[in-house]
Amino acid sequence: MAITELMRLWGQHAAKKAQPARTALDHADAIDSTSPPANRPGETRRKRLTWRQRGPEGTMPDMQAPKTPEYTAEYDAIIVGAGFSGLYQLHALRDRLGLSVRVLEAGDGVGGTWYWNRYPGARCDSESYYYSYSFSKELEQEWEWSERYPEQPEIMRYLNHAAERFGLKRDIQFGTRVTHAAFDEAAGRWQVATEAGERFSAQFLITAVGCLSSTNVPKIPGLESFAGEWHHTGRWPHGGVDFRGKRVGLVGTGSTGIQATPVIARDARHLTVFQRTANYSIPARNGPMSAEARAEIKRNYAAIREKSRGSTNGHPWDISAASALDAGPEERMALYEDAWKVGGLRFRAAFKDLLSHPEANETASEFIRGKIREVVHDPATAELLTPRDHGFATKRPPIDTEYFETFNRDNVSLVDVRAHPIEAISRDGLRTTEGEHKLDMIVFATGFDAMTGPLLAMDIRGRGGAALAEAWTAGPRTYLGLQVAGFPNLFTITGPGSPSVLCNMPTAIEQHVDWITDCIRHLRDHRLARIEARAEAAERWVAQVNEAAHATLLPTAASSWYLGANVPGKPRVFMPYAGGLARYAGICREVAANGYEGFVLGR
Ligand code: N01
Repeated sequence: MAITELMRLWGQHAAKKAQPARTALDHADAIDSTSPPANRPGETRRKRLTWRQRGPEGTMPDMQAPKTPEYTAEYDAIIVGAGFSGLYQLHALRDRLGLSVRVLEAGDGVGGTWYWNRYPGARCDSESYYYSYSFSKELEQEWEWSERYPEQPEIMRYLNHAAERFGLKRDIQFGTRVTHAAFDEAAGRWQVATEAGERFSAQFLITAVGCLSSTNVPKIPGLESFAGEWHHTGRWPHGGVDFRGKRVGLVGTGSTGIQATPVIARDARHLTVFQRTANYSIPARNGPMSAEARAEIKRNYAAIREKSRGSTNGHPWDISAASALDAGPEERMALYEDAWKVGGLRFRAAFKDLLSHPEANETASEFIRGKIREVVHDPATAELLTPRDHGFATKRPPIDTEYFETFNRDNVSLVDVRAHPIEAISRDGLRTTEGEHKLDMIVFATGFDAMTGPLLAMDIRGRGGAALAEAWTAGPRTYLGLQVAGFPNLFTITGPGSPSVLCNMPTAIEQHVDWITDCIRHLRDHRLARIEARAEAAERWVAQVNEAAHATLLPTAASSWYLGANVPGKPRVFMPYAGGLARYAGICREVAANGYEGFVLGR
């Protein structure tokens, strides 16, 4: 009832306003530190060890001689990352299990992806009321979302509020980038080193690094010679960027480029969008969250959460039980029109087979192509914006506020870099095989080295010093997306092989954190010290991930980042588990209930 009621409210709103590898020692050698860093406020180090000093005694910090840090801080668990997942994992391990925990976070604040992605127009594609934590009823009731989709600053306020409310910040060390982590077999502990040369040791290492945090800046010759500013959307300057009076070039038309385009176009003298792959996009139909909607949500939160957890994608709505092919053309069009009016990612749920049957998918794809033709005045531009090489939602579908409309502006132009690839960047702009575009600024909305990038960047080494990068040469291999064979006591929240990016992230994150927390509780209760995925179990899981992907149309989009296709040289492997969150969570529960089947547990 709550959901139906909300759809009605959104529908009303939309109708009113159709708006738009170095080793740790190598690394430590470069560190400028002669004394152990002071304890940070609230720090709970359990033990200090003195490390051997390799440099001459009495060397001043600015006259560095090689030396290693002088102590290791020991914890039960180290969590890397203080976004949605790291914050909740800290709360769960520290406040439920009583473990000593340290979170190491590269940014200077909490927020993870939202800390870095401050580009113009950054807004969540999931609706605010369920893009949020469910673990605290009090938090649910006290927080007031202001819009249907939360903007980046509002999500940052929310996460900061959660971090303060649960006293999390005292156990987070900001400005700390992990550069190396190795499993010490004799001690049964992870040794973790940071960019600043600090060392940590912990029984459990939990990565909460997000799936989309390693930015993908294309290696275009000449970028260093560009006289203007350039920015990647995933590392946006905290002070903002002034587009006024500038000729801006934006490369990339994924969810980010599609959100940023209309906002940049409003301020820039001219915006040139460089498009390699045309994309489908559904209107977001954002709007203020009314007091009525807020009250309705709060009254029904338990049901909303249950629905999200029991769904395919972690969203609190049903996928239609009807086939797009069973409906007659008029009925189908009417249903698509209704879904278009409501807007957002749930358009995908209009029929049950949009992602499993090519002909069903084509009906949705063609409907959206028709909308692009309706909105964009210039037929040649409309055609260029029309996706023809993949079906709707086979890549992650963006949602937008006046994206296609923006191409009707006089100060916006579109360049086809599929037909005329980018060759080089010069002092004055960007050159394609067709000619030069003079620019004052370049914005790279070129995405991420998704899922594996942030994990591989940490130089993780398992048993026998084996590198994760080696283990994953042919693509990621995990058991349940939670563990990697050969890497005991390492847990990867929303790792490759889990539903993660195919879901509303907080729902997927909470399922993972709860499972990991229960697993560690089990180990403690049974006086066990180690857990490691069996290689055979991981092999079987990789096969299941593949099978689940191929039961859908998802692998058919050749340019999808789900397949690693956006990063040159990355293995083409479908990374997330496409079998659905509810099914996946059931498998995880069963594995645990069967004594952690597929894992080796030891003392
Ligand atoms: O990145 P993308 P994104 N030359 O990889 C193009 C989440 N997200 O940051 O498709 C020219 O989707 C590339 O072209 P192609 C969401 O899960 C969430 O937009 O590879 N172009 C593509 O057009 C999303 O899916 C939200 O041919 C190049 C674009 O750059 C994910 O993040 C908001 C190029 C990259 O698109 C990633 O989205 C935003 C090159 N060398 C994002 N290299 C919210 O929920 C790449 N491209 C708020």
